[in-house]
Amino acid sequence: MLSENMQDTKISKTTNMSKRQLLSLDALQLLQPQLPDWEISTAALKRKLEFANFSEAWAFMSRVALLAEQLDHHPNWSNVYNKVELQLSTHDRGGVTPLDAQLAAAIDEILQ
Ligand code: H2B
Repeated sequence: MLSENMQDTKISKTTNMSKRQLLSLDALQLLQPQLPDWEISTAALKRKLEFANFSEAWAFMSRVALLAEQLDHHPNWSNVYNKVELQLSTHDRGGVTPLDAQLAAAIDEILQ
């Protein structure tokens, strides 16, 4: 059981490594149609959201927080009452990686 778990960890670390490589400009351009609601740059994926009220904004943030923990990848964000601003980047790479694209797509799913 223990060795199975260790294997899992190894696999997910390997997968995460390739997901933590900076995306090229070409790759970022290809990403835009998949994430039409996001402003894409080499620095970050950005999206601004407005909810009906604070409760709705916070409910959304709670769902994103659980998702971020699952992925071990966390957004930079701010919240003012019903507004949430998201900036996704991979801190230890200093830019946008496939992990940010994955998080952005999962956030879009939450919003549907
Ligand atoms: N989130 C983001 N956005 N970038 C990171 O580099 C990052 C993270 N690193 N969440 C993770 C946590 C790292 O600090 C832990 C130790 O895996």
